Amino acid sequence: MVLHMVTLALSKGRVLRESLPILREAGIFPVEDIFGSRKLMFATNIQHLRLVILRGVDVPTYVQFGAADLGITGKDQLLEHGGEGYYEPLDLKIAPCRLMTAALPFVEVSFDRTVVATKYVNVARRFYAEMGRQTELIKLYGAMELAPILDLSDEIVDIVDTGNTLAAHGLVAKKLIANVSSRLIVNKIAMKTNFRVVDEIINSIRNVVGSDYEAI
Ligand code: PRT
Ligand code: MG
Repeated sequence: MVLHMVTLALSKGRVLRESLPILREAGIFPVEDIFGSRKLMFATNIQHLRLVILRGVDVPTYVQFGAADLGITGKDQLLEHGGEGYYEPLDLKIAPCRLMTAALPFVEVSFDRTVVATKYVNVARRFYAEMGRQTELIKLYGAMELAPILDLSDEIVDIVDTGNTLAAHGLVAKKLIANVSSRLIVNKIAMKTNFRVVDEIINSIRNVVGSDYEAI
């Protein structure tokens, strides 16, 4: 029987480095060295499974529209994307960190509008709204730590791991928005139309990372 080709989208960077050993233990590996190549698409040892390497922020979009059947990316990216079009069956527990608000110390919480700079504008909008705080959001694509120092914003929403990056810029973490780790996501339609293959991939990864979630 010829099986339909399944595409698994991986996020480049630390999530990729931490995903590959899990996939290998699950019996899935690229047939060439990803890091020694400029290619973004790789065949695997499984004939009907290929890998594509994307920016983490793009993984939910590819999976939402079915361009990739499965994906691995940070929960931060899923929260920002909104979660439409896919299931999230597994927590891989890799690349752990926290989404937090941060600011310069000794700055009073403003009772009128707080200016917040972040690449996570949707996450920030929801979080401050839930706290009943008025915000003006400024979208950035990196170097959020500079924004309060250069008076672009009062606060930032960013990823914190050790806290060293904040400390190096004289900033302090304030509120925890979410604990983050990388998740396996699956296109909802692929889960139905290609159940046998997709379910087998989910199960082989679940056997490596353990299950937090009910089977879907
Ligand atoms: O362009 P983009 O950043 O999306 O991709 P990238 O290729 O640079 O990926 P990479 O390696 O940054 O990985 C991004 C994903 O890893 C995020 O979506 C998170 O799910 C996860 N992750 C885990 C982190 C961190 N830890 C982390 N420490 N992503 C980013 N950081 C950065 C953070 O932005 C901040 O600048 O590290 C700094 C904070 O770290 P500490 O240890 O100084 O607090
Ligand atoms: Mg990065």
